[in-house]
Amino acid sequence: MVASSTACTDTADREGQVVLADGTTATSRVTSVSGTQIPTDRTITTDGQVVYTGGTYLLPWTDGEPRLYHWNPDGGTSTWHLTDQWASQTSLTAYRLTDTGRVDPVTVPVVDGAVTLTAEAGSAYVLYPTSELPTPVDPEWGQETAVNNPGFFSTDLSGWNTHGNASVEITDRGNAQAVLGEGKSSISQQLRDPENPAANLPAGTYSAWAWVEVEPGQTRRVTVTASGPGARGLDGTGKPVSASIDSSTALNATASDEKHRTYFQRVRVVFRSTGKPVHLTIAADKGSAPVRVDDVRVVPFTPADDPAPTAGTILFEDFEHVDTGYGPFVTGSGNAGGDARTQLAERHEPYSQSGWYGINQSGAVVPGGKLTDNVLRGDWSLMANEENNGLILRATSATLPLQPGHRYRLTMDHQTAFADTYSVVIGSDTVAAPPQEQERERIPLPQARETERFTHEFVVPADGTVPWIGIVKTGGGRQANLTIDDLRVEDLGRVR
Ligand SMILES: [Ca+2]
Ligand SMILES: [Ca+2]
Repeated sequence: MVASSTACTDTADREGQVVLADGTTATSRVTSVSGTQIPTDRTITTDGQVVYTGGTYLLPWTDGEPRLYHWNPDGGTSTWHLTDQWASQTSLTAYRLTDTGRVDPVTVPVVDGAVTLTAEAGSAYVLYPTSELPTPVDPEWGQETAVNNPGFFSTDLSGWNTHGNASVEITDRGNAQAVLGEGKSSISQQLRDPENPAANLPAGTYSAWAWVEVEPGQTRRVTVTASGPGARGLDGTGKPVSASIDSSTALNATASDEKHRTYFQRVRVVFRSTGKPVHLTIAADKGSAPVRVDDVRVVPFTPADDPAPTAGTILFEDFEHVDTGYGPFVTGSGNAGGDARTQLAERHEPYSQSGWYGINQSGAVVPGGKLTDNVLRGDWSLMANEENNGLILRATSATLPLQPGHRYRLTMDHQTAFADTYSVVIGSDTVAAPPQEQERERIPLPQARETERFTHEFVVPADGTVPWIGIVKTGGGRQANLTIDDLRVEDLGRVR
């Protein structure tokens, strides 16, 4: 514990003691703590009464409704003398706190200004004056969004229509998520106006997705569909708009993601709403592989504006209106251990473009030293900034579905500061637990300090693996940067 003089009044701190402005005093014999340790060897008193000792506490709280929080790490019974503010109460009501609110109210008499509390290990409690119990507030999960209960934090499927075998589980990270069990199963709901939950999703163009994981090592078709009288494809046709996966093989390598090191990835549909009812459905076909679903989102969306459409184009991304993440890419497995240095880069001339100040190989910032543009066309591009070595980006079977036996052409514009630093990778995954990721081809990007177009054709093998494209970093150095834009994948048809 560090004694801080900034928090104290004219009462002088003594060694191992800190006095706060309101007279609260903390004492401890501990002289230092690590960044990951919760130090409990301390005693805190307020109004002369102990409110914390050895990790057990009954803390008065004055921010909002007056209340006390109780925690007893080992569980059991403890007696507390109340502070002046609380000692005149005749009784308090203690609730056990859970992920879904206060439960199990118990009336606790105040005897001679003290209460005796009994706690379960691992449970926190809140106490209110029995005369002033607050009314429970409906959390309105998904409030001001198009989806009711989008992250299943109600811990049930309220807000959703269910078919077959659907339930909610709590993960060991404390997250609630939906599970589609054995046999044809689905969850669906009618989307709503974020500003008026009683109204339909307003007319407009939207991106809708769920994070989905098919049990690793198993296959089962999972489909996200926007349907109903108000759902149209971007081309204006009235057929339901859907996207499917059969397995989950791409590691979630985003260190800041709650789903880090799972195989959850986004499955997305884009559609136009006419303003009539639109239903969003996440459905698992027949099968026994557990399918997990979480974090359903619907956001207004502007599709990429393709300046040179071709008949075979199955993906075009200009990075101008990415809904979330890196467009068709997700963080590659090479970045699973730390923070990525890839970003959607926004134009901000002259600072974002080549010729501005840049860092040289000696680490000095020099005028005119910036080697490449952060943005190639429009206002946004995808830029890898001195990335980690290894697979930094890859597509998934949801973001770029590729058919076995077909030939594809990948084109993209790029600027690459140095040769032998980044390569395009054509790869595939084997469905296994854990999934096995293989490179099939690695095509190095040349040095390109002006925008160049990269083109590569490849054939997807019909061997049951899950194909993908990606970017691997293979060399280092200051300003070892790559920017890409106008990524296009064309299906050239079945190979004979
Ligand atoms: Ca959740
Ligand atoms: Ca762009």
